[in-house]
Amino acid sequence: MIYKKQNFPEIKVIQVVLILFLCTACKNSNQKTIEAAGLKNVSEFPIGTAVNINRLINDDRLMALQVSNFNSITATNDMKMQSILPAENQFNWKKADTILSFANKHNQRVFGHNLIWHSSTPKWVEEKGAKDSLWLDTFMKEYIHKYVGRYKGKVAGWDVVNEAFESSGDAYRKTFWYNNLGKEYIANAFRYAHEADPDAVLFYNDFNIERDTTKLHALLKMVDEFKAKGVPISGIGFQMNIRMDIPDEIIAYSLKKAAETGLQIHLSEVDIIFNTHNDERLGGIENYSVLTDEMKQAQGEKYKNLIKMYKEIVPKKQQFGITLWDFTDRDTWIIGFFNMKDWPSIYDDKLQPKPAYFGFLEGLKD
Ligand code: 9MR
Repeated sequence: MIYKKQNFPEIKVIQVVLILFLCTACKNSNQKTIEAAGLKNVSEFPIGTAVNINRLINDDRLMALQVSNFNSITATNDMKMQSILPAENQFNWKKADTILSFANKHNQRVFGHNLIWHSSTPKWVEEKGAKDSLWLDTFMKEYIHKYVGRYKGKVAGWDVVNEAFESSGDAYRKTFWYNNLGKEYIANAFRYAHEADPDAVLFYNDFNIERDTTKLHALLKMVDEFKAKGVPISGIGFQMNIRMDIPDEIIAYSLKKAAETGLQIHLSEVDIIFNTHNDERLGGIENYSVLTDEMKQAQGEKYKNLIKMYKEIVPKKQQFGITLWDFTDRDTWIIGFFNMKDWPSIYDDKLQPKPAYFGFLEGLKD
């Protein structure tokens, strides 16, 4: 039967709807295909994420995303001193062992976070160490020897000392460790870790060093001193918990200066927030309470630029990898820690990929 199209306007509408539907389906399936490729598969260096291991293995959807995107894994809390040695002589290896067997099963590199950090030093160590600094130095040595030795050849690298400088400026942080052992505790921690596993890549890890050049230069001075004295440091970890308004130029400058040391460079705890804070727990300042499409796109660009800067500025042989600190807006530490809304991750709170995900992917491919 032949009919004149203009007599059936509803057919036109159906056609338009069909085309629109096909386009959307096609776009979604393109995105799905790209996503299915997984970040790790388009990267020349390891792509990692920090996780809570119990949450990960008890959540099939989260685990599927983790396994398809990442080939490096870090514990958000499970490998800190407070978890490993909560009470004297009571080593608790269970979660660290679970992380290792998970990583082994899924071909992932394990990164150790962290050996010495004032914020995760158990109370009992502080009480005993404050009374006896000789005991404290011996304790640190034995703890590092035992821990790093146990995972020798299995944990690829360690954040040996975390956040030993003040949040801003060039001063060493006056922590329990500093107050009782002096700044030499930092160099000693590296020496002990190296004795226990000479092949592990040993990092000094800190925040704000991508934006606070005074802090960055203090750290670089410490690296120079270490090199002069033969202290076995092999990497610098930029936590890289950044904000949308941190200028890319400053980040680029900092990466360049750090790369000039010749050490491995790890972006170790990446996320990108919109709001701000004072670096303290519960110190969030919430300027944005709603996430718009425009903000999502801008965040995608920021992720893309960050990955590109890392690739372009850090020489290939120094690219230890990029690690996200949690990878969904559902699980991110930011909201609870700073007590504010935000959307720092590459997946949203329903575990769907955001423009941030595709920006990250593009940055890796470019
Ligand atoms: O994500 C971690 C959060 O769950 C903990 O409450 C907090 C305190 O132990 O540590 C968070 O991880 C931190 C990391 O160990 C060091 N850099 C900053 C991270 C976010 O605070």
